[in-house]
Amino acid sequence: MSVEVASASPFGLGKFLVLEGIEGSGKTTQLTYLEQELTALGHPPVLTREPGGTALGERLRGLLLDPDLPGMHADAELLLMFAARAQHLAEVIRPALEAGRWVVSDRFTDASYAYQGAGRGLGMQRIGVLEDWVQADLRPDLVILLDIDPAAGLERALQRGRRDRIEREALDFFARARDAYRARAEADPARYLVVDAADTPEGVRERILAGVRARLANAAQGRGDGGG
Ligand code: Z5A
Repeated sequence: MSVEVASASPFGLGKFLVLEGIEGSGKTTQLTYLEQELTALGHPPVLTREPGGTALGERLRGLLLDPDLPGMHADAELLLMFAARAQHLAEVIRPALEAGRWVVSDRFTDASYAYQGAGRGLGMQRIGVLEDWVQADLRPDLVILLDIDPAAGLERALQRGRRDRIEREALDFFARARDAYRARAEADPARYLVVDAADTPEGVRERILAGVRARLANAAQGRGDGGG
């Protein structure tokens, strides 16, 4: 976990963790395990998700995933993601961090880089502009990237039945998104924990928890105390 952000955070002492990965990588499954572990460590987290997390965000999520809106322009999609994010930050994420709470979000801005930047081909620069505008200097302390082959992930996701608007994309869309996630993790290894999500749910859980514990121990050592 980024010690710098954690110890000198302008947002209070809370930490901001994000789970990312392509469809069917198991984020939602692992969110519950992570909540249990952080609670046991004395940091019961605020759990949230994107797009969503607020009344407005959940309405926007409904529009974004609606298969009956197949003609949504990529720019409109990106701007709606950031509109939902602006509300999410104002209403949920910043207040929680400022109050010293930990926050775990099922997706955040890395998903915009992966899906809109790479998947839709909008490029990374525009996402960066919106990120700076909407978030100012707020970035996640740790992004847990559940990495899986797109075909295997989609197969899992499709077992749930009806596909939403974005799940209807072709395999190469998800392959581009996966590549973008991996490239971001490679470029900033201190901020990312990459976990092979092809393992069993329990195996993935153990890897995530071991990685999070190790980051916390490093952060505590960096501060010269034993706490997280
Ligand atoms: N999106 C975007 O484009 N831009 C943005 O900025 C943001 C989002 C923020 C909704 O996200 C969509 O929004 C998403 C990206 C886009 N695109 N789509 N489509 P979402 O996170 O709500 O939806 P999702 O990615 O489709 O989530 P998901 O399919 O629910 O995947 P998941 O949460 O990673 O997986 P899961 O629900 O935990 O597991 C899926 C199934 O696999 C389920 O039956 C599990 O029991 C099973 N599973 C889970 N783990 C395992 C393991 N380890 N082994 C075997 N089976 C497993």
